[in-house]
Amino acid sequence: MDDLATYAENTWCPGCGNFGILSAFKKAVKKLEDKGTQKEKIMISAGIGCHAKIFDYLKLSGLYSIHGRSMATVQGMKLANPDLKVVAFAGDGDAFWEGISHLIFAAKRNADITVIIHDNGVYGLTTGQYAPTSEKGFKGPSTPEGSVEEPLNPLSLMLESNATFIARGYPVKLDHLADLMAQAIEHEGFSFVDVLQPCVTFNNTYQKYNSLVEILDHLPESYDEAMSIAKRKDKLPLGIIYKSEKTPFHKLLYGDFNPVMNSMPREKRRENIARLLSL
Ligand SMILES: Cc1ncc(C[n+]2csc(CCOP(=O)(O)OP(=O)(O)O)c2C)c(N)n1
Ligand code: SF4
Ligand SMILES: [Mg+2]
Repeated sequence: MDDLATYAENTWCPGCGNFGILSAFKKAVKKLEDKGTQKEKIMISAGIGCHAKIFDYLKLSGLYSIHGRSMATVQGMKLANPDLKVVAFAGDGDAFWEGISHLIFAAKRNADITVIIHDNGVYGLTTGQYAPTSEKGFKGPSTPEGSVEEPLNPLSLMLESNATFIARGYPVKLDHLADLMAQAIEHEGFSFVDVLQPCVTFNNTYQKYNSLVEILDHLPESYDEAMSIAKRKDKLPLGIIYKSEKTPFHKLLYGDFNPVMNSMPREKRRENIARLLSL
């Protein structure tokens, strides 16, 4: 039985890489549940785009965000209640254009959040405009002659921004991606998973990725090794590119204090929420 399924009708195009991301995430939640995490403690958010529909397809608590702001939304959740595991789903346009400052500063302060990028190299929902990770020469309605810009490299950007967990996955390698997602959520600190997501309608990259992806056989031993792996172009290495341990932002701010749980008893919190909802 799929206890994460919802009533929502799935409107992704048949063959979209988002299906693999959804399945991998469900597997990751199951892995975490098997290790003792209650799924009620996992909160999600999403930006705006095809990727964001994942919010409707997962029976988990959360808050739909606006374009580029899912990283900010989940930081608020975590700061209010550090007992939660929080996950932001974001598109490549969403995270690397409209929301790039939220992404960089969440990494810089080592906010204990997980960011999953549906990196399809295109603005999918708005029908195919070029996006920050589109290849040079990409043709779409906003670049009919081909984009003249170099694509942004999400992995090296995150290394420069002090992220403490950086990984890349591919939905075709479903179990590998599920494992990366579970490890990202378990990591204490800022976790980033860039998912190479083919968009069959506007940027069909299956053939290219199938020939270029390669699962890493070891965790890079240093920052410099991680950077050289992040910058490889001959292959697209998959796996954890970088991992380090640093105190997360909420603990630097207030140690083990939990603002929601420690500020008032549960009954009082419920009363306040009921009063707010009746306004
Ligand atoms: C502030 C703001 N600017 C622009 C839009 C219009 N808009 C909605 S979705 C979208 C593109 C989303 O692209 P991406 O984040 O890559 O997600 P995808 O659809 O590819 O999954 C844009 C530009 C918006 N909703 N809000
Ligand atoms: S437009 Fe692209 S990203 Fe959006 S649902 Fe279709 S295939 Fe997926
Ligand atoms: Mg996109």
